[in-house]
Amino acid sequence: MSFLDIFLSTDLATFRPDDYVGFTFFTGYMAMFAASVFFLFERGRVADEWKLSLLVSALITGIAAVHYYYMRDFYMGTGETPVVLRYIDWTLTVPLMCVEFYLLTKKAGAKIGLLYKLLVASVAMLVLGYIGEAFYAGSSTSWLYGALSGAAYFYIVWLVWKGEVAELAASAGGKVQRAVGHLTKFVVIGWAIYPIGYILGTEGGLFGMDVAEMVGYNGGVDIFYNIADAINKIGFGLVVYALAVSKED
Ligand SMILES: *C/C=C(C)/C=C/C=C(C)/C=C/C1=C(C)CCCC1(C)C
Repeated sequence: MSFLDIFLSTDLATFRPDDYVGFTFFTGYMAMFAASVFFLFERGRVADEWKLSLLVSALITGIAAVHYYYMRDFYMGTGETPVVLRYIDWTLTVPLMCVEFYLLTKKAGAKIGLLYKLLVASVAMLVLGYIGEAFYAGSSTSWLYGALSGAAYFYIVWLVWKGEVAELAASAGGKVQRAVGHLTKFVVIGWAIYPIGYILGTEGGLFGMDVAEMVGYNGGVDIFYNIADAINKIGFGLVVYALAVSKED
């Protein structure tokens, strides 16, 4: 196999100007890659107490970059949505986002039990979503798994917005509280894009709004997921970065 064969295996030769899904796979990949380089280099510049948080930020975007590399190829080669790769990525990166909450609130006394709660809820959310998407896409059973996954999501929202995470952030006060507040907005607004994509992007859609039809391919869901991933993963990292370089209390 020559270099050219490998290069062309991504089917770049058929990359069309109206392929919006492909567009977001490529920009998503590059954005995650660049963000990882940025967080890794900047890590050396921040105070010691924030170095671990910045490393976790770099891991989140770095793990995503590698998966986007493969998801992009999978999509370009098959024209299908890369469900398996997508969920492998999320299974690694979403728990790491929970770790970010834990690291920030640890300064106000967060116990390891809080981390477990966040981890169990996020894994439940993803496993249930995976079952719905991988085995029941297009069938009414996908609603059941989507709803159960949504319940786990709401539990996470509650923990960070009103529950233990919010209470610890309030007792930490100052810039830590503000940073946790920003991360909470990502969870409440940014993460909500995923269930919306799950509902609208799959065959049949909801209320007759079939995004799959609109983008002309059976994986309209990837438009939502790719945009949401870039916002949430890079956004989380930038909030942590802003906290780490802040001169305020
Ligand atoms: C970096 C990746 C992130 C932050 C992924 C987050 C994913 C979700 C919040 C997914 C949630 C889902 C539901 C709440 C219901 C339908 C199924 C999912 C898995 C799409």
